[in-house]
Amino acid sequence: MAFTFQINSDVEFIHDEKLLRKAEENRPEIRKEKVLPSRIVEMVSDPSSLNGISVRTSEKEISKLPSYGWKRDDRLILDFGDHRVGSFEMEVDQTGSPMDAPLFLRLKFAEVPAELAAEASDYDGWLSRSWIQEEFIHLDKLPAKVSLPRRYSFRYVELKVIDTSPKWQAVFSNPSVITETSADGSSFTPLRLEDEKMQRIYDVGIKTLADCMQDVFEDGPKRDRRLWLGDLRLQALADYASFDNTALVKRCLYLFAGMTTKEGKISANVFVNPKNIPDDTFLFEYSLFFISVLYDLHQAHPDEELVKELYPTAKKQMDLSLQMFDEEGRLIPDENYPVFVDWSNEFNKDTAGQAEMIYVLKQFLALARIAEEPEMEFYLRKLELISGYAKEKLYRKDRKLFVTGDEEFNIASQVWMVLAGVMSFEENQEIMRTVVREMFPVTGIATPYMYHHIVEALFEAGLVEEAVCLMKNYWGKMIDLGADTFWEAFDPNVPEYSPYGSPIVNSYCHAWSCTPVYLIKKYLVK
Ligand code: RAM
Repeated sequence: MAFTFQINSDVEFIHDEKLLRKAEENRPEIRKEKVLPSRIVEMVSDPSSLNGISVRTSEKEISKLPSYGWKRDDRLILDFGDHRVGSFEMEVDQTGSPMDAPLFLRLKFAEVPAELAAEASDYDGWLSRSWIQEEFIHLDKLPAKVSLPRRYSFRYVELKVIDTSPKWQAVFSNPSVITETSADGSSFTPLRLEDEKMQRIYDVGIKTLADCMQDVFEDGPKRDRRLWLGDLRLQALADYASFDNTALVKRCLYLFAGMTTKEGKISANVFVNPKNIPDDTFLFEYSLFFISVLYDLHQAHPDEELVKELYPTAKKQMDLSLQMFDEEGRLIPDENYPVFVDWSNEFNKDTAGQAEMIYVLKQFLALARIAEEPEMEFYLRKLELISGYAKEKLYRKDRKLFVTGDEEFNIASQVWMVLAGVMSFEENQEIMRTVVREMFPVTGIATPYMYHHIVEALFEAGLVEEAVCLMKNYWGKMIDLGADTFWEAFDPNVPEYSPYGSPIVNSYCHAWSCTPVYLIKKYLVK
């Protein structure tokens, strides 16, 4: 499985100051709260936890922390009780003889216990090692206050004394985190569900969403800490079902609309620090999903003015992508503008991409009507052509499945065609029944992003029981393995799988995995 970097540093971008000012006007307030650790823990091996590592309460008590002295190679793990995003501080002093050498300390921040067991020096993955949440500091004088300037995403903080001197020990006290989020917990009443497992899945989904809600909807507060359009689409849906922070969605839409390429293409993600910068990465459907986010926002909170204002950007994405279809209505994939669908590159994505276009084109038509699009007929014909190609050339009646590439039948094609509503409800149901029969248990998929779409397609096809079962087997399994927030990558068949070869760069609180919040509210609450 892989996701490849794109380097398109020669692409020129525009900065539309008017739209970017609106992004600024919708900048959220960051709420802060001081949180103290609940206990001191130690690592234990536990086959039922992720990577076989868990923690248990230490004999050392958190209330007595200032009375303990720590010497060379001593380690202490603070447990902050739940996943936290924020800045860390503590006081450090010494005990014993005079301080005849500096204190050399390593601080390690971990979202899950598995990270505590991994050593940064062993990391050899393709993703930057600079993501590893680890600091080395020297303190020449004690007492001192340590206030680290970075924002971390963690539940556990490991303090490792690299050295004091044989004459004295380090003393730690008052560790705390000042948490940061733009989610306002008082803005809604969380759902109460009868099914305990589903309740837990829902609660962890809410926590995941809240911790990703920062100055923008970040994909992950540990990594990549930026706004990705594909993640935004799902976060916004979960947001309407919970915190309902519409301003934050608008801010994100304005950021994307305000920084397109010269030809009008939206990049897959943007940075907002130290200033607004679009990334030179482009994904076919991520650009198109600008339309979906605008459409979904209008469904949740009708706003014709906003639709009209952002319609030209939406239309540009549609026009650029339509150029990738031939006269028969078939998607001609372009490796410089790849269809994403999932991280895996082990399956053909052409039919899924075709379906994504149909899915978005339908939403686009709804926006076009509001914007009084003069070329309505043109887009209606395109929808007919592209859907027609899917039905006539890609659907295999005998198999009750869509084909892709070279006679390949994969789950992504079926799921996206069902979501696009290409066939009738009855046919969709038949397709998803075939999927359950022939393609379950799902293999080779490690993103909650793809699992979300599988579950949604099951719900859309009326297969509620199967959808709930998959949610329990997927998100529920993360919880069984100890998740406080849902992960960026998880293959239930290979729980220890990391796309980067080490858990220390995995993101264990990742936006695209928060969707049970939306799925449960939309499909299970009457
Ligand atoms: C990774 C991130 C992000 C996702 C992209 C495509 O970099 O996990 O969330 O949208 O892949």
